[in-house]
Amino acid sequence: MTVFARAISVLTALFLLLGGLLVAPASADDTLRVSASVTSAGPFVAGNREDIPIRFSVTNTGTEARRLWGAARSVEGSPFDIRYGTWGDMERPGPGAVVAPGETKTLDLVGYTTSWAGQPRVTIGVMTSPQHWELAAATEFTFPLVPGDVTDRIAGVVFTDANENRVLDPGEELPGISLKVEKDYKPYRESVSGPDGRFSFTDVPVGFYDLNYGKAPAGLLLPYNSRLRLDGTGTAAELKVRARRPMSESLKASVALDRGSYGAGDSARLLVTLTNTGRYPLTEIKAGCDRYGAAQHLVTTPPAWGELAYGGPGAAIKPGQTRVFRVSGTVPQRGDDYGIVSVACDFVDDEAYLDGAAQAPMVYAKVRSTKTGDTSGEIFHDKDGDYTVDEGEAVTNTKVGLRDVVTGRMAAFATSGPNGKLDFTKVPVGRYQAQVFGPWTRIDDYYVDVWPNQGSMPLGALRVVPRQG
Ligand SMILES: [Ca+2]
Ligand SMILES: [Ca+2]
Repeated sequence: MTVFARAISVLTALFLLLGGLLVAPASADDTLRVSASVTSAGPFVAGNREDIPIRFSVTNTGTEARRLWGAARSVEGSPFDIRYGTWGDMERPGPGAVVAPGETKTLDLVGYTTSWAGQPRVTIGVMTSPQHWELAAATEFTFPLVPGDVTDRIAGVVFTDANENRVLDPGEELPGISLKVEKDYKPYRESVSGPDGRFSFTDVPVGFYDLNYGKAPAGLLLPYNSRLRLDGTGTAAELKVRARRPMSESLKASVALDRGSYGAGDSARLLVTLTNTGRYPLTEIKAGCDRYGAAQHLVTTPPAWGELAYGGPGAAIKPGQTRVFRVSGTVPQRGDDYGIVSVACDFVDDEAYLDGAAQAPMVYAKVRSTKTGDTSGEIFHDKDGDYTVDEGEAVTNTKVGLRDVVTGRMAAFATSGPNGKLDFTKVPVGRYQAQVFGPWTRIDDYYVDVWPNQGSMPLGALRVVPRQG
């Protein structure tokens, strides 16, 4: 045990003792009793990334129901607050929580400190009005924080995991990788891995840091970043930073829906096909779908994904093996407003390497609907590249069609007016790509969603250039 660790153990014991002594209620309203205790021993690290779990109880020993709001305030030491939302109904402003005569209400609150300013002492309690600052009943608690002048070390080795076994083998050390430490999203210190792949930052005060990595050579992928919690015990002193090939180089993924069209709210089956085209076994493969939260996306539950469930242990695929997974889902209830159901999924073993995930090409199916919507835009030759229709840039009297991304059929046409304006009305709901007729080629590739009741995306600026040849 290091000297710091021993000092912290002593502090922990001391503060648990103090914590026990300080819970006696100091009530102004003798029909309300409160208690509070920190439910984890700590020691904690100052900074708002650290959750301080607090069990808080209020008992109404009176004969009338009371409406109550909660509050906590620093008495001394490091500034402390309760995370917004964890008070529930007792949050201010809010309705307040009604506590019946004889009732005890218990809440698991989550607190945090913002910075080190000495060992904290906190008063916590209830108010009988959300405007009143006075606590009708209160108690005090404390918890051990690692003193802010304790220092620690950020150190480790960068390696290229050539044999894809997730561990550093001799000869895999990777020199020349830039390492940047940030504190509170501001640059703190930087270094470069040495000939043996090693790096070290010494005398770093305890707290929360982000370790960011520069580019790795030859298309190798480094983790997105590493979030570090330094508490004086060397938690970040033996980091193994793994550079690896992107998963997309050894895993081919595709998804397919079982039908070409559905009704809103229908069940749908998804067939997921994964092939390991690499030399090494793949393990811990999980699906990540709908990362941008599209309303049209097939609705699935984690259990439906089985071995591939997000957050689960993941699936294994041997070199040369193809595995097929059947996933059941539901077309969104409002699918007839969208006209399509979509599936966008990626597959990766570790979210820190998401940039290299194997993407399944997005698939669509129609959702039957009789609804229509409108969209509009303008077609122009953006000669100065400023995305704005300037004098002489509008493309007039030109026909533009909307091609359904699912069926490939043209669903609507418009002809541009004198300002290049395009108006599409009563278009069946769905997802479309614009197709320009005449001597023009479009230069941006995007789609437009037509929804009913003015809910559509505007087609917007359709930039074209004169067709070559
Ligand atoms: Ca290795
Ligand atoms: Ca322009």
